[in-house]
Amino acid sequence: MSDSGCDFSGDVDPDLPLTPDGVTYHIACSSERLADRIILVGDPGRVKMVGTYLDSGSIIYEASHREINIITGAYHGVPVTVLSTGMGTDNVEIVMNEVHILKEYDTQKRRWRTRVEDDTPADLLETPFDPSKVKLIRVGTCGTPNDEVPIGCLAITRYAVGMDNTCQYYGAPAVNYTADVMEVLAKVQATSLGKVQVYATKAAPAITQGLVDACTALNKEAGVSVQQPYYVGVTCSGSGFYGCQGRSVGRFRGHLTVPHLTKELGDLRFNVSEGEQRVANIEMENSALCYLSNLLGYQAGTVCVVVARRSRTDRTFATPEQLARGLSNAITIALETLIKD
Ligand code: R1P
Ligand code: URA
Repeated sequence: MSDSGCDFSGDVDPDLPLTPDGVTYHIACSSERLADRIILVGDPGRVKMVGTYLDSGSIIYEASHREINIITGAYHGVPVTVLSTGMGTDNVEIVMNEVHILKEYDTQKRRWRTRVEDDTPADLLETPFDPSKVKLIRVGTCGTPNDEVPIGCLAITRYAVGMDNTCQYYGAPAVNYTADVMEVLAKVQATSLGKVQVYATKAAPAITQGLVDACTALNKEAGVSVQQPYYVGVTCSGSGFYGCQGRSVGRFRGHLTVPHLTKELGDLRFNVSEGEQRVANIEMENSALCYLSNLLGYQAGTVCVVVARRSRTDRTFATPEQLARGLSNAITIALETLIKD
């Protein structure tokens, strides 16, 4: 028995570890329990919180293994899974691989399912799999280097920059090399981040627009004094919270490769199809989520509550009330976006 309590003994492929029931090695889940629409959160404790927004009595599955908590229920009658990744793009890589297995590997037939775009279906009786039906929205927290972005604001991702190295292990499909993405990448590489290898990609435009529309709708319903600010831009993901995001602590001071990271990112202006874009926020998971989702043809995006303002003009941290309010609104707009067709 593994420490997940599942049976990984016997005839198990070491490159695709599954129990005979099709439970994956890290996410304690089998295919039929994972919805096509998925909310991802970093903090495992946030899974229960998101669960309280699901339809009453709708939760059909709940499990926990390492930092990955999972529940599956419904929102306005539509099946939704909520899943924690833990912190960092390395954990997101694990979760994305196992979501891919659970969505597209047939445990009974021991082969990958045919996709709609495949020329030769492996099985004429099988309904081909449409990858664009898999939608993933991350609801997280973040900091900002941008003086236009207030504390408690919702940062919505349009473009993604990976300051981590997770997706350097994956060759990018054409979608990760568009002219717009190359503009973002070139400008970031021209900063001191050129000393570490960076990569770039884009959130699914329909998810970005869905989050904006849902936030606009939320604000129409709300009173003038409780408007939820949001900001759409570029999300930069670090492989750590401190030096990897330009925070120099104690005796690490003087040892950072990119000591002026927040100033450099805050000053950037990207000229892309949507007009001028700026860096909206810095967090630790979005780059791998968007990059690997693009590679698989899944649709992904991120909305994060700004808890740390690290701009030239203001250096503040969110109060518990600001965090709670921002998270509540982020969860609502993510769920509303997720259930749209
Ligand atoms: C760091 O404190 C963590 O918070 C942010 C970062 O991305 C990192 O995971 O997101 P979550 O609140 O989703 O964990
Ligand atoms: N999460 C991060 O990764 N960075 C911040 O500054 C705040 C939250």
